[in-house]
Amino acid sequence: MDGITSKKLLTLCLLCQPPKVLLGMKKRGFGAGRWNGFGGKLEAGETLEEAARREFMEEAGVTVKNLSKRGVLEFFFEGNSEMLEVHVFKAMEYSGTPVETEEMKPQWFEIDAVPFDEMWQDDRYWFPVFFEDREFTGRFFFDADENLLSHEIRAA
Ligand code: 8OG
Repeated sequence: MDGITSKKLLTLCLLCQPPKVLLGMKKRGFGAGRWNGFGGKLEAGETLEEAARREFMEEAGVTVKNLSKRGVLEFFFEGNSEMLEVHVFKAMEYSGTPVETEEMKPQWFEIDAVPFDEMWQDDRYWFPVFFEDREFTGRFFFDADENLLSHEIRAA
């Protein structure tokens, strides 16, 4: 954590329709080639929840409603002075039909069959806590090649 001089705020929202969850294959940019929830950077003047809803619409063409805040994840990368603070939301209600966009290709997965081998390495640690409906905070330390070195999770 030494040498951190800036923090980027991001959102991540998982749309849950038990027994399924909607994930998207990220097609470009940071995290490309991995399945993930939907989200991104906060724009000026937006609340976290507004940003989460906007990103969901931009990336999957879906309006999500009644978001609940579930957790905060902090990410540190070796050699990078900027940390990421990702606010994780859960949505159960939505309108519209998920569509492929320039950024994401959405697909429903069984919650029991989430493809952790094709996701960020931290997800296998906090997704189970998320699906137990417990609130959580997590800290994850990656090397410069995006390999997970260590982590800490606290769950309520
Ligand atoms: O705007 P951009 O597409 O770069 O936003 C990155 C998205 O990826 C944002 O929703 C936050 C999310 N994200 C990270 N790191 C990780 C991670 O390690 N695991 C998961 N599941 N999502 C992450 O930035």
